[in-house]
Amino acid sequence: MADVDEMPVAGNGLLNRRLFLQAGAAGTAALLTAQASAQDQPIWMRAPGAGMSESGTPSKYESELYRRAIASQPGTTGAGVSRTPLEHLDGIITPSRLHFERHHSGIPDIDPDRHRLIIHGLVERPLSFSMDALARYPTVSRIQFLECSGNSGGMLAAEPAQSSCAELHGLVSASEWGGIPLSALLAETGVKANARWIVASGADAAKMSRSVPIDKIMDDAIVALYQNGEPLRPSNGYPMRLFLPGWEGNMSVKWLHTIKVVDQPAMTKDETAKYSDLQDNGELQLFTFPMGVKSVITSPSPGLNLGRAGVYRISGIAWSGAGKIRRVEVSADSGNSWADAALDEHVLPECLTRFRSAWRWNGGPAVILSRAIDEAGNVQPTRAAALQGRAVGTFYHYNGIQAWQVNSDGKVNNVYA
Ligand SMILES: Nc1nc2c(c(=O)[nH]1)N[C@H]1C(S)=C(S)[C@@H](COP(=O)(O)O)O[C@H]1N2
Ligand SMILES: [Mo]
Repeated sequence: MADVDEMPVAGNGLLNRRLFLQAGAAGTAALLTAQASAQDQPIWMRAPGAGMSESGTPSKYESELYRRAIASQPGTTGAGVSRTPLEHLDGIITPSRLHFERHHSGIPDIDPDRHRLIIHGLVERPLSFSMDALARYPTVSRIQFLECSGNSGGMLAAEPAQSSCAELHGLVSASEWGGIPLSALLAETGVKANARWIVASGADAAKMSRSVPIDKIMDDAIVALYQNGEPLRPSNGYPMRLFLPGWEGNMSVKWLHTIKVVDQPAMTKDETAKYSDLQDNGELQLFTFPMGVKSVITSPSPGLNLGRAGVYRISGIAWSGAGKIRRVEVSADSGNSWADAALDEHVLPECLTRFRSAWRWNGGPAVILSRAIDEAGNVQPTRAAALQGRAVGTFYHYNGIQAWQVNSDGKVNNVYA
């Protein structure tokens, strides 16, 4: 008789999410038949292993752990993106070496001894901070996602692109960011009464500049110096970056160089010509700051094909710029019925949250989806709803539900459902 947890909770074989907490759920492990003899021991058990090294690398058997779809604008090498291989990772932290990259003019080679953070404008005392000066301030640690507002833009194509999860959604990563609350530095400079915004600029050739409301700055902005316990990597802003939890990645200015306190937004090219959303009524929507509630099933997904019919683990990530993830629902029948996924224990605000479901695949074609709901009550929209009101060709801030088609041969591909 089937255990209660093996009973379907939604259509087409979706099982109780507690299934994987129990022993023997999948029943696919091989039975131990004969006693292992010394001769059966593999080579790595019979001779000493390799020595130490100054820096670790993944196992040579893990050949998928590299950034995907690296692309730069024609004629450039550094004005482009690389994407996190989401479907080959688990948990909620992105290893620094696999954090996605987005540079508008390459990675500057910054000597930290010569780099300064300058705070000026509507302040009482304009100040220039060296790395040494910054070492004297209290720091905070935040485990949070960073997502490019262009992430998942490929989902706007008229026909579903036959791409991997990384290629479609790999412009999101999460790290432990360590740094100084920007409010502490502004307390040092003093802020004039008419201060409403700041304009942050980077020390790269693109001089990326964004205006940020002062309320956000005082609330939770940090000058990040550390990523996953080590100094930021050059690709992610060494020696310092602005980090704005939950807000579009573009505003987390890397290689942070100047902060000008102002009374109105600067209307820089990076917030007007780019990173703005043209509506189908001709209006240009500026300053879409928090990233929308979103989720994607990372496994199964294109390239991670299923074998024979049976119980599988569905796993994915969910996140929202509006706070914590409250629920993730999964469907195995094209969205006709849904059941709550289990959330891993770390459910943090503005962070990736890992979800899991158990699914008995009957070997037939199926469409699997996930739908996230955040603590503010925002529900991840369908693709149709996410497209509504957009002008043709605009691709920022897409957070529609992702559907994966599982075919009877076990192959998985992107579909619009
Ligand atoms: N100075 C500077 N800051 C920048 C950028 C840049 O090109 N120059 N790219 C922005 C964009 S568009 C994004 S999505 C994030 C990407 O951060 P990452 O490369 O650490 O993932 O940095 C932002 N900050
Ligand atoms: Mo971005």
